Amino acid sequence: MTLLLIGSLSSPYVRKVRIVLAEKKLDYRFQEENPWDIDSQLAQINPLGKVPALVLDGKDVLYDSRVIVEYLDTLSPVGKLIPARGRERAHVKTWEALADGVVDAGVAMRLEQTWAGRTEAQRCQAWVDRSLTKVLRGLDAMQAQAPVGQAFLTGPHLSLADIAVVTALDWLAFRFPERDWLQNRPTLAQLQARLATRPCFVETAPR
Ligand SMILES: N[C@@H](CCC(=O)N[C@@H](CS)C(=O)NCC(=O)O)C(=O)O
Repeated sequence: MTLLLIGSLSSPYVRKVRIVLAEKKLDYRFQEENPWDIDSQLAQINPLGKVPALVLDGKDVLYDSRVIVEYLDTLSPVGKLIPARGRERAHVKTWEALADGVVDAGVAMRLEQTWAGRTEAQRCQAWVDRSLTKVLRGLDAMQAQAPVGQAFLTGPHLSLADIAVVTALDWLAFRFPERDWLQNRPTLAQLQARLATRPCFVETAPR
């Protein structure tokens, strides 16, 4: 089977998928696509016009990132990233939902502040503030739930929870470098530092 991943090099959702592909040692081709490009043909592949999208054997298309990583984890027994069933599985996927939700709120905040389709008068500070509150609450919840003294969030091995959380943290630092998101969040800072040197995290750093 051939895998073609369509995405941008700055998207945290795409990065999550790229890290999963690398951890699972799956071969794939990468097609760079900027969903904000006026000439983008992305909507012909994903009607939502979003990345990532994964094309299987040149025909079937999967989106969004949660669907894609769940599928990829079934393709190989190497480096299982999501527990097979039950509460453990729901726990890892809840971490992912929290991390993705933090990114969703961060993206909403950034678009409200910078999207070229809006005039300055159309920008809404209350929406920025509401989105920022979600990001901060999400980070507080992560810090509160992250186990102290354990190598990874859900046990002794890397899971999708760690990948989703660290891609979210790295993206916040990339897009909002003026803010110290990890001040007073030491367990998250340790997790981020632990994964910072892992090759697939280094190779996919947002740019
Ligand atoms: N829930 C989706 C979110 C994907 C998403 O919002 N991707 C952004 C790039 S970071 C995008 O393509 N935005 C273009 C748009 O919203 O039109 C996922 O996990 O794949």
